[in-house]
Amino acid sequence: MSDPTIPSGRLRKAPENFLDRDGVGAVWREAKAGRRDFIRKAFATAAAGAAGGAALAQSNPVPTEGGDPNILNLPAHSTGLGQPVATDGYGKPSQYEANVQRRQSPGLTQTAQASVSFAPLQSLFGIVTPSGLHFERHHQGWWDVDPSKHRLMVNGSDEKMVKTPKVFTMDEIMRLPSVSRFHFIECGANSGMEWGNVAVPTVQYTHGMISCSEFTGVPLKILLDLCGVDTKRGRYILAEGADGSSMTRTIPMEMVESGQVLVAYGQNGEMLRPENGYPLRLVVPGVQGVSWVKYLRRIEVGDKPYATKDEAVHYVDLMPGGLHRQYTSIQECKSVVTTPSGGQVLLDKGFFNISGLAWSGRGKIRRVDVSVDGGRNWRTARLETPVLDRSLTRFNIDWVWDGKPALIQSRAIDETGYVQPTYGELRKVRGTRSIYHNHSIQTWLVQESGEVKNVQLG
Ligand SMILES: Nc1nc2c(c(=O)[nH]1)N[C@H]1C(S)=C(S)[C@@H](COP(=O)(O)O)O[C@H]1N2
Ligand SMILES: [Mo]
Repeated sequence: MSDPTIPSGRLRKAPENFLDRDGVGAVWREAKAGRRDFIRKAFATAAAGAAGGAALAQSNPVPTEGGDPNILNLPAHSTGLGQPVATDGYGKPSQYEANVQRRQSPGLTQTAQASVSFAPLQSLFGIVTPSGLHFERHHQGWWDVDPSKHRLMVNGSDEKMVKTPKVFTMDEIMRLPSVSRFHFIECGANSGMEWGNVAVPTVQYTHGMISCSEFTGVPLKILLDLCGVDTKRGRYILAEGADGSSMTRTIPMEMVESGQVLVAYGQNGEMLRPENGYPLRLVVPGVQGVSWVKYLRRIEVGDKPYATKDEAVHYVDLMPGGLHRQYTSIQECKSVVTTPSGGQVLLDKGFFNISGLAWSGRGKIRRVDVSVDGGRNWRTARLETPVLDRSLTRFNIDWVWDGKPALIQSRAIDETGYVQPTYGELRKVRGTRSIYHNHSIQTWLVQESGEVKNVQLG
């Protein structure tokens, strides 16, 4: 085996249609090098008493071996001079976090321009996705568009729809009243590989086409008001991107009128990243990612849905009877346990914090239940604040593992009272041949060895 950090037997144990040995290898390396291993060492050291302390001498003050217990052997970082202020002016993560990366699923797509890279949910805390780890989905590659040359045009499908069509520069947009809001963006194809059977090993690949940021921008309503839009006739807008994918999506005018749809330039306190649509993208809270048009260059106001290629042919749901369902754009209530999750390894029996994420395209999360026996018994998890509208919500719950196989699941309930379905429930209505909009309950099997595996329960 080429990678010595993947223990032999690991690949033999993996599901038959195992796509991604790289992903498991990386998560395994993370487990070995990361926090959990550090905790194990710390426990072992504490148990062994002062003598064992030598193992930690590199990072903690301990008595010198056999010497005067009052003289401490301090690590270099406690005695020497540290690094000067960074010269490159933009901070980077610690070298010890190098395994925390976006990853492509090998074999999923043929070109890296029409592809996706998944966010490492297993390594993230809280609800905000660091911008450098935000999932990426491009249909025709990304661009670093010059903001001084970028324009946004607002026009109507006929002359009467918009009184004064306008072309806005970035400067003109950025002087308008702005708002900042936390929202998740989830690709409609998130968890799409898992419709028929278990296909991928880790939460990065089962759920990593979701991210959550604080977005800053101008409510689209303000721009439409400035152009004098006839909102009696103009009940739809078409949003168009400036990249070669001709990404165009219809959005109902009610969403725009409510003030929730933003023309955003900010993401987590700075300008959008090029991969995420710099300098301008549409934010459509609760709606699948494809409608969050990047490199946004045009908004057209019209009186009916546009049925563009990305809504008539793609992003439709194949139903069991062979019919397709269109315009199912809201991302329904969903959740997933991110730790422990597939590819991770539990150290030993005893206490673990089960942690995960919940979200709903219809509002706030009301409750998350967690089961460790495959859905027979449920306990209610703690929701960490803030709990926000159409944002990720972090949940945590205590668990003492008895060392026996366990089936870990989470089930979210949103403020409308909607309960996240099991695979059995969802497949009864939707069949197994869809790509999009899989929001079933995820199951992780904790094996006696401590290794965690992706499995599906009905
Ligand atoms: N202009 C443009 N906008 C786009 C796309 C694209 O390829 N081009 N991809 C869409 C899809 S399918 C998704 S899921 C999201 C992904 O956004 P992200 O790359 O910022 O995560 O952008 C959407 N907006
Ligand atoms: Mo998407």
